[in-house]
Amino acid sequence: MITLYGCGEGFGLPEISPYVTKTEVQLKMAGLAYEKRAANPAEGPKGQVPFVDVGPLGGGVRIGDSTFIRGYIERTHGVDFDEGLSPEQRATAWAVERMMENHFAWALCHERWLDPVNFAKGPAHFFDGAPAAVVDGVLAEVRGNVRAGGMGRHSDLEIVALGVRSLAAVAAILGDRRYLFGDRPCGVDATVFALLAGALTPFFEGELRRRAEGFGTLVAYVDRLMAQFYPEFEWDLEPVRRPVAA
Ligand SMILES: N[C@@H](CCC(=O)N[C@@H](CS)C(=O)NCC(=O)O)C(=O)O
Repeated sequence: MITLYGCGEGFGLPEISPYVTKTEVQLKMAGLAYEKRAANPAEGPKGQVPFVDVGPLGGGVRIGDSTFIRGYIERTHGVDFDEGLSPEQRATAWAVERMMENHFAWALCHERWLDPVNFAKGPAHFFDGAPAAVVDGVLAEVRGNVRAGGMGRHSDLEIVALGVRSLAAVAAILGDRRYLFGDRPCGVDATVFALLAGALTPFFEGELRRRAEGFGTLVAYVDRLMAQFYPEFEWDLEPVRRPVAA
Protein backbone atom coordinates (compact mmCIF):
# COMPACT_ATOMS: atom_id res chain seq x y z
CA MET A 1 0.00 0.00 0.00
CA ILE A 2 1.23 3.48 -0.86
CA THR A 3 0.70 6.23 1.71
CA LEU A 4 0.73 9.73 0.26
CA TYR A 5 1.56 12.54 2.66
CA GLY A 6 0.31 16.02 1.83
CA CYS A 7 -1.42 19.06 3.25
CA GLY A 8 -5.05 18.07 2.72
CA GLU A 9 -8.07 19.96 1.44
CA GLY A 10 -8.11 23.73 1.75
CA PHE A 11 -7.97 27.09 -0.05
CA GLY A 12 -10.97 26.01 -2.17
CA LEU A 13 -8.94 23.07 -3.50
CA PRO A 14 -9.04 19.31 -2.90
CA GLU A 15 -5.38 19.57 -1.87
CA ILE A 16 -3.53 22.71 -0.83
CA SER A 17 -0.13 21.81 -2.31
CA PRO A 18 0.07 21.71 -6.11
CA TYR A 19 2.94 19.21 -5.92
CA VAL A 20 0.87 16.86 -3.77
CA THR A 21 -2.02 17.31 -6.21
CA LYS A 22 0.29 16.33 -9.06
CA THR A 23 1.30 13.13 -7.30
CA GLU A 24 -2.25 12.31 -6.25
CA VAL A 25 -3.53 12.75 -9.82
CA GLN A 26 -0.71 10.56 -11.12
CA LEU A 27 -1.60 7.84 -8.59
CA LYS A 28 -5.20 8.06 -9.81
CA MET A 29 -4.07 7.97 -13.47
CA ALA A 30 -2.06 4.83 -12.71
CA GLY A 31 -5.06 3.27 -10.96
CA LEU A 32 -3.00 2.56 -7.83
CA ALA A 33 -4.57 2.20 -4.40
CA TYR A 34 -3.23 4.68 -1.90
CA GLU A 35 -4.03 6.12 1.46
CA LYS A 36 -3.66 9.84 2.07
CA ARG A 37 -2.51 11.47 5.29
CA ALA A 38 -1.68 14.99 6.35
CA ALA A 39 1.92 15.55 7.38
CA ASN A 40 4.30 18.23 8.45
CA PRO A 41 6.68 18.75 5.48
CA ALA A 42 9.62 18.45 7.90
CA GLU A 43 8.77 14.76 8.35
CA GLY A 44 9.54 14.05 4.69
CA PRO A 45 12.94 12.94 3.43
CA LYS A 46 13.37 16.28 1.63
CA GLY A 47 11.66 18.44 4.22
CA GLN A 48 8.73 18.97 1.85
CA VAL A 49 5.46 17.42 0.80
CA PRO A 50 4.63 15.34 -1.11
CA PHE A 51 6.36 12.24 0.14
CA VAL A 52 5.17 8.68 -0.02
CA ASP A 53 5.70 5.67 2.13
CA VAL A 54 5.85 2.61 -0.03
CA GLY A 55 6.52 -0.04 2.57
CA PRO A 56 4.11 -2.48 4.13
CA LEU A 57 1.79 -0.94 6.71
CA GLY A 58 3.34 2.48 6.30
CA GLY A 59 6.62 1.49 7.93
CA GLY A 60 8.77 1.21 4.85
CA VAL A 61 10.71 3.36 2.46
CA ARG A 62 9.94 7.05 2.14
CA ILE A 63 10.40 8.84 -1.17
CA GLY A 64 10.24 12.63 -1.39
CA ASP A 65 9.61 15.01 -4.30
CA SER A 66 6.80 14.64 -6.82
CA THR A 67 9.13 13.99 -9.75
CA PHE A 68 10.99 11.19 -7.96
CA ILE A 69 7.70 9.73 -6.77
CA ARG A 70 6.57 9.67 -10.38
CA GLY A 71 9.79 7.87 -11.31
CA TYR A 72 9.15 5.33 -8.56
CA ILE A 73 5.59 4.69 -9.79
CA GLU A 74 6.76 4.27 -13.37
CA ARG A 75 9.64 1.94 -12.51
CA THR A 76 7.86 -0.15 -9.93
CA HIS A 77 4.40 -0.42 -11.39
CA GLY A 78 5.25 -0.64 -15.09
CA VAL A 79 3.57 2.65 -15.92
CA ASP A 80 4.67 5.14 -18.56
CA PHE A 81 2.69 8.31 -17.99
CA ASP A 82 3.88 9.60 -21.36
CA GLU A 83 2.99 6.49 -23.32
CA GLY A 84 2.20 7.32 -26.93
CA LEU A 85 4.03 10.66 -26.92
CA SER A 86 6.73 11.29 -29.52
CA PRO A 87 10.25 12.17 -28.31
CA GLU A 88 9.51 15.80 -29.15
CA GLN A 89 6.28 15.75 -27.14
CA ARG A 90 8.09 14.14 -24.21
CA ALA A 91 10.69 16.89 -24.35
CA THR A 92 7.99 19.56 -24.50
CA ALA A 93 6.21 17.91 -21.57
CA TRP A 94 9.38 18.10 -19.47
CA ALA A 95 9.95 21.74 -20.43
CA VAL A 96 6.35 22.66 -19.58
CA GLU A 97 6.61 20.84 -16.28
CA ARG A 98 9.76 22.73 -15.31
CA MET A 99 8.19 26.04 -16.41
CA MET A 100 5.12 25.44 -14.26
CA GLU A 101 6.87 23.98 -11.21
CA ASN A 102 10.01 26.07 -11.12
CA HIS A 103 8.84 29.37 -12.57
CA PHE A 104 5.07 29.79 -12.59
CA ALA A 105 4.86 28.34 -9.07
CA TRP A 106 6.96 31.24 -7.74
CA ALA A 107 4.45 33.74 -9.14
CA LEU A 108 1.70 31.77 -7.41
CA CYS A 109 3.68 31.60 -4.19
CA HIS A 110 4.21 35.36 -4.36
CA GLU A 111 0.45 35.94 -4.72
CA ARG A 112 -0.50 33.51 -1.92
CA TRP A 113 2.20 34.28 0.63
CA LEU A 114 3.39 37.82 0.05
CA ASP A 115 0.06 39.54 -0.53
CA PRO A 116 -0.92 40.37 3.07
CA VAL A 117 -4.67 39.78 2.56
CA ASN A 118 -4.18 36.41 0.87
CA PHE A 119 -1.60 35.39 3.43
CA ALA A 120 -3.91 36.28 6.33
CA LYS A 121 -6.83 34.23 5.00
CA GLY A 122 -4.72 31.29 3.79
CA PRO A 123 -1.17 30.29 4.68
CA ALA A 124 -1.20 32.22 7.98
CA HIS A 125 -3.50 29.52 9.35
CA PHE A 126 -0.68 26.99 9.09
CA PHE A 127 0.74 28.89 12.07
CA ASP A 128 -2.39 29.42 14.13
CA GLY A 129 -1.39 29.78 17.75
CA ALA A 130 2.28 30.38 16.95
CA PRO A 131 3.95 33.54 18.30
CA ALA A 132 4.05 36.52 15.89
CA ALA A 133 7.84 36.27 15.75
CA VAL A 134 7.57 32.74 14.31
CA VAL A 135 5.15 33.91 11.61
CA ASP A 136 7.41 36.87 10.78
CA GLY A 137 10.36 34.49 10.55
CA VAL A 138 8.51 32.16 8.17
CA LEU A 139 7.43 35.09 6.00
CA ALA A 140 11.00 36.36 5.84
CA GLU A 141 12.11 32.89 4.77
CA VAL A 142 9.43 32.66 2.06
CA ARG A 143 10.33 36.14 0.83
CA GLY A 144 13.97 35.05 0.73
CA ASN A 145 13.11 31.91 -1.22
CA VAL A 146 10.98 33.77 -3.77
CA ARG A 147 13.83 36.23 -4.17
CA ALA A 148 16.47 33.51 -4.44
CA GLY A 149 14.37 31.81 -7.12
CA GLY A 150 14.62 35.08 -9.05
CA MET A 151 10.94 35.98 -9.09
CA GLY A 152 11.04 38.12 -5.97
CA ARG A 153 13.45 40.56 -7.59
CA HIS A 154 10.72 41.84 -9.90
CA SER A 155 7.86 44.25 -9.31
CA ASP A 156 4.34 42.88 -8.74
CA LEU A 157 3.34 43.79 -12.29
CA GLU A 158 6.42 42.13 -13.77
CA ILE A 159 5.72 38.96 -11.78
CA VAL A 160 2.16 38.83 -13.13
CA ALA A 161 3.46 39.47 -16.66
CA LEU A 162 5.86 36.52 -16.36
CA GLY A 163 3.09 34.29 -14.99
CA VAL A 164 0.79 35.29 -17.86
CA ARG A 165 3.44 34.33 -20.41
CA SER A 166 3.45 30.82 -18.94
CA LEU A 167 -0.35 30.68 -19.03
CA ALA A 168 -0.29 31.78 -22.68
CA ALA A 169 2.34 29.16 -23.49
CA VAL A 170 0.27 26.38 -21.91
CA ALA A 171 -2.89 27.63 -23.67
CA ALA A 172 -1.06 27.61 -27.02
CA ILE A 173 0.16 24.04 -26.48
CA LEU A 174 -3.28 22.87 -25.31
CA GLY A 175 -5.11 24.47 -28.24
CA ASP A 176 -8.58 22.97 -28.43
CA ARG A 177 -7.46 19.53 -27.27
CA ARG A 178 -8.91 17.77 -24.27
CA TYR A 179 -5.51 17.17 -22.69
CA LEU A 180 -2.14 18.73 -23.44
CA PHE A 181 -1.13 16.14 -26.00
CA GLY A 182 -4.37 14.64 -27.18
CA ASP A 183 -7.32 12.60 -26.03
CA ARG A 184 -5.70 11.03 -22.99
CA PRO A 185 -3.96 12.63 -20.05
CA CYS A 186 -0.20 12.25 -19.71
CA GLY A 187 2.14 12.94 -16.79
CA VAL A 188 2.45 16.68 -17.29
CA ASP A 189 -1.33 17.11 -17.33
CA ALA A 190 -1.19 16.35 -13.60
CA THR A 191 1.30 19.16 -13.05
CA VAL A 192 -0.41 21.71 -15.25
CA PHE A 193 -3.82 20.93 -13.75
CA ALA A 194 -2.44 21.29 -10.22
CA LEU A 195 -0.79 24.66 -10.82
CA LEU A 196 -3.69 26.07 -12.83
CA ALA A 197 -6.24 25.01 -10.22
CA GLY A 198 -4.03 26.71 -7.64
CA ALA A 199 -4.02 29.88 -9.71
CA LEU A 200 -7.78 29.82 -10.35
CA THR A 201 -9.13 29.00 -6.92
CA PRO A 202 -11.58 31.76 -6.00
CA PHE A 203 -10.32 31.53 -2.43
CA PHE A 204 -7.55 34.03 -3.18
CA GLU A 205 -7.73 37.40 -4.87
CA GLY A 206 -5.09 38.72 -7.17
CA GLU A 207 -4.09 39.91 -10.59
CA LEU A 208 -2.58 36.56 -11.54
CA ARG A 209 -5.89 34.85 -10.80
CA ARG A 210 -7.81 37.49 -12.74
CA ARG A 211 -5.52 37.05 -15.72
CA ALA A 212 -5.81 33.24 -15.50
CA GLU A 213 -9.61 33.58 -15.62
CA GLY A 214 -9.20 35.24 -19.01
CA PHE A 215 -7.90 31.99 -20.54
CA GLY A 216 -11.21 30.26 -21.24
CA THR A 217 -9.64 27.06 -22.54
CA LEU A 218 -7.52 26.74 -19.39
CA VAL A 219 -10.52 27.34 -17.13
CA ALA A 220 -12.45 24.63 -19.02
CA TYR A 221 -9.42 22.30 -18.84
CA VAL A 222 -9.25 22.65 -15.05
CA ASP A 223 -13.02 22.10 -14.76
CA ARG A 224 -12.66 18.92 -16.85
CA LEU A 225 -9.74 17.46 -14.94
CA MET A 226 -11.26 18.39 -11.59
CA ALA A 227 -14.44 16.51 -12.51
CA GLN A 228 -12.40 13.55 -13.73
CA PHE A 229 -9.92 13.20 -10.87
CA TYR A 230 -11.81 14.74 -7.94
CA PRO A 231 -15.45 14.00 -8.82
CA GLU A 232 -16.43 14.19 -5.15
CA PHE A 233 -14.97 17.68 -4.73
CA GLU A 234 -17.17 20.71 -5.11
CA TRP A 235 -15.09 22.90 -7.38
CA ASP A 236 -16.85 26.20 -7.23
CA LEU A 237 -15.74 28.72 -9.80
CA GLU A 238 -19.06 30.56 -9.66
CA PRO A 239 -17.61 33.64 -7.96
CA VAL A 240 -15.11 33.80 -10.80
CA ARG A 241 -17.66 33.37 -13.55
CA ARG A 242 -20.39 35.52 -12.11
CA PRO A 243 -20.40 38.87 -13.89
CA VAL A 244 -19.36 41.66 -11.58
CA ALA A 245 -22.29 43.94 -10.77
CA ALA A 246 -21.88 47.40 -12.22
N1 LIG B 1 10.15 19.94 -5.91
C1 LIG B 1 9.18 19.57 -4.90
C2 LIG B 1 8.46 20.80 -4.39
C3 LIG B 1 7.56 20.49 -3.21
C4 LIG B 1 7.16 21.73 -2.41
O1 LIG B 1 7.57 22.87 -2.73
N2 LIG B 1 6.36 21.50 -1.38
C5 LIG B 1 5.97 22.59 -0.48
C6 LIG B 1 4.46 22.57 -0.28
S1 LIG B 1 3.66 23.18 -1.75
C7 LIG B 1 6.60 22.34 0.88
O2 LIG B 1 6.58 21.23 1.39
N3 LIG B 1 7.15 23.39 1.46
C8 LIG B 1 7.74 23.36 2.79
C9 LIG B 1 9.18 23.77 2.74
O3 LIG B 1 9.78 23.89 1.66
O4 LIG B 1 9.72 23.97 3.83
C10 LIG B 1 8.23 18.53 -5.47
O5 LIG B 1 8.03 18.49 -6.69
O6 LIG B 1 7.70 17.72 -4.70
